[in-house]
Amino acid sequence: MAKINLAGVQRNRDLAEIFHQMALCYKYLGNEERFRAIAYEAASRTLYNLKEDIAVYAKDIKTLDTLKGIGESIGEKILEYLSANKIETFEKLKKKVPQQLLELMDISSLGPATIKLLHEKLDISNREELIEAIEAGRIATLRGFGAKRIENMKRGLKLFKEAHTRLLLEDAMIIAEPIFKQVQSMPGVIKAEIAGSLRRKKETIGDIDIVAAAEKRLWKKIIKNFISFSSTERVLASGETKASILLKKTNVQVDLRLVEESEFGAALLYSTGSKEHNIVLRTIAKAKGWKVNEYGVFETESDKKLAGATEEEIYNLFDMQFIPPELREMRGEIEAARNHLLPKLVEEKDIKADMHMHSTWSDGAENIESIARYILSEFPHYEYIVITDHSPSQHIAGGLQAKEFLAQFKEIEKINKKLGKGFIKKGVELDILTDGSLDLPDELLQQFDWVTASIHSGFNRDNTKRLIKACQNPNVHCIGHPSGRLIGQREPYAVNWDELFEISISTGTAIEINAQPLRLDLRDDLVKMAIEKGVMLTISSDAHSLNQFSFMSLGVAVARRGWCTRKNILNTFKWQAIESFKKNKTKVSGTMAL
Ligand code: DGT
Ligand code: CA
Ligand code: CA
Ligand code: ZN
Repeated sequence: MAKINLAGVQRNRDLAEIFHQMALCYKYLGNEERFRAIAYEAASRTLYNLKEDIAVYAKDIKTLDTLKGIGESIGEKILEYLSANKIETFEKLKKKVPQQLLELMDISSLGPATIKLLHEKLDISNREELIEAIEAGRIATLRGFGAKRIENMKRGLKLFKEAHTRLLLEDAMIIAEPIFKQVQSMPGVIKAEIAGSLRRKKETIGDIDIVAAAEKRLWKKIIKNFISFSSTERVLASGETKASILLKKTNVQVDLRLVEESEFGAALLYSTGSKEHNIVLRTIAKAKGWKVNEYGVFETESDKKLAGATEEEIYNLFDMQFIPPELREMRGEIEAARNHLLPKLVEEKDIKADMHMHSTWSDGAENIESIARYILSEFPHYEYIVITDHSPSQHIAGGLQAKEFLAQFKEIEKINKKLGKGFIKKGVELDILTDGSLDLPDELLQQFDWVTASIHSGFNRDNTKRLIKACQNPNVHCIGHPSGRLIGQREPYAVNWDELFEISISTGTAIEINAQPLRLDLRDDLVKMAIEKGVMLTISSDAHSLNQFSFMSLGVAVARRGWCTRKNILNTFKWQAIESFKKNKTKVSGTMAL
């Protein structure tokens, strides 16, 4: 898989955060600065998604200029930051805009005008004061603030809290990796694993847990070493066998637990959780006259140790199959493991294609040929990719007109010829309009190799009917990011999943697991429900830039948490099988001919 330069990613993200703050300042300053706000937000996004260290581009303004959303003025700010570690314009902005109000700007339901009004009329300057004012009923006394608007504010606040107390899986992985490597390489550490929700690949992560087996005589030194890592902001706790630190910048907590090599499996099992899974294991043990703790499994009466060095050994003792961490959520895994009925979970290496991505034709950062060459070199096991640019209704995202799609077909054919194989498939991410109709005519749709239809508007209502109507179109092969949620930013819209899954099966329409870190949509529990009914899924990155193709691994994690085998995932099959799947479309049948 593609390797990422972590120091570079961190630098890019620091700068992205500054540009985001600058955008918020300009947004606050009002209409005249509106375009600056948009420009800085776009630059922030580009930096956030940049694969290479920004320093690589920063040799001169011209190279920077080739980056999407970065012109001369912002380019200069980047150079300034890289040489001086600060940006003068930002320093000045900070003086003009009340900084404490900025955190309010990040709440999805609040615009600058509302914030100013709340500040002026009710002296509200931060989230706590806003929450207090809502609860005391003071907001409701203002003109224009009805029950519905206040409800929206509450929802925005709830999402904000979620987004700021828990990390997205992707961010947690990036933050954890360097710390984990540091732990692994400390003298005396025999082996180490990441545990907790991060090992279970939950969509959001509260803190990072690491378990290490180490030589006992060096434990003291290891703990001392750990709490004085250069990335440590603050030490929360430090004892003989464990320690907790807060990391600089991100304020993320990292818990380290030390054990002896013979206890490693038991400690790892305990720290991996979930808590509910652990509790059930303990209950089962009790019934057998055993006890389970961080040190091993013991006979309660004699204290004789029965297992503990590896997780395999422990599950084996319980006469269970090894339960992959992603399944340890009390969704039936204990029962299945006892009956030796656990599914063989899909793996990254099973994935043969990415079926949702955007090129420069719409809102992607790379042209089709660069995408194809990148995939061929970084994902050599992929057999095909589907370019799915936006359809006409997506103005902001540069949606293509019918004519432009025909031109894109020509380009794809040309590049395929050059590469000597039919690697690139012609696709589209079609807009499902408010009434469930589609925004391209059927004659055109028939010419695509793969059509994914998604909802990009009307998030505040039940969208079951719209989705069903899209499935019923014989030219639609897949539903994209089916719930429309953005983790910590936008709630999923209402869908009757039972009904949608039934229709998806009867019309032969696949459902996507969108692997964008903010989406992870379809959600894991719904994935399980879908495949139990027999729905065919796809996993796609929805990449808008080259570094986003690696999001596939997040999508695979969601599929694993949803109990998927490779047979549940359409893009683990060869293109020929996709063609048969398409032929099945609209034939009313419950089973797919694959
Ligand atoms: P998070 O950090 O909120 O995303 O979720 P986890 O699952 O990583 O939870 P965390 O960090 O509080 O604890 C790590 C693991 O330690 C957890 O998954 C199971 C275990 N654990 C923590 N507290 C308890 C407890 O009170 N009882 C049991 N049985 N296990 C616990
Ligand atoms: Ca944790
Ligand atoms: Ca923890
Ligand atoms: Zn989309």
